[in-house]
Amino acid sequence: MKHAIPFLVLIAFCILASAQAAFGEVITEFDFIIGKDRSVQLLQSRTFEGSGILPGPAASSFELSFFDQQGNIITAEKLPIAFFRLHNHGQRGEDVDAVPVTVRTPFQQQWETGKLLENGRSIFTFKPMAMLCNRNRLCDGYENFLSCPFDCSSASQDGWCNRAKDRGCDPDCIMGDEDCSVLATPERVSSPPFDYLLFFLSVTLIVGLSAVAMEIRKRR
Ligand SMILES: [Ca+2]
Ligand SMILES: [Ca+2]
Repeated sequence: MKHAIPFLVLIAFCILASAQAAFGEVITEFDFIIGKDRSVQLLQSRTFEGSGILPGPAASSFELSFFDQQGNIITAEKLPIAFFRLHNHGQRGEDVDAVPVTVRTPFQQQWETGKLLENGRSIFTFKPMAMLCNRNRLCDGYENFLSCPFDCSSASQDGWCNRAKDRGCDPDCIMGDEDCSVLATPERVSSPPFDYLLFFLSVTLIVGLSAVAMEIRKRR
């Protein structure tokens, strides 16, 4: 019986890993304009399901870092920033006053602060979740169901098409959503399916492990 615990843990791990793979990776993009005078504008952001992060440059004096509530660094991406144009043959051309930069990074609910750093010195600070999930019960700003299931339903008009069969007709699906043919009301279902699946699997795992532990204790 004592071999059952590692076996159960292994099964639960495999189920959780499969569930994550089935839903894909959630990615967020941020669009910046960075001036030669180090002025920074954060233009917009979007969150979507995808895979494959665009590789940044191996070395750069600029990076975008994200920190959690305790100030621990979560991720850091080097940014390809140069204030000049490159000609077709790779030669340096004329200088420019500002450059657009798009950063793509795995979305994290625990993002508290984002910082654009040059040689380790902060030149711009922002609050990512104020844009991506402000929890005001309105699906607004740059929020969608992926970044903010608290404010956006699975069928919200939030710029992201959710084709999951969830009895919610998503108006963002211009190629159609199967649910639209069965339901007339798009805002009917609001439960985030992945969170519920993880919750169910976690509870099953805890109950299973407790039962096995009690059985072992009884037999001793
Ligand atoms: Ca909101
Ligand atoms: Ca939508």
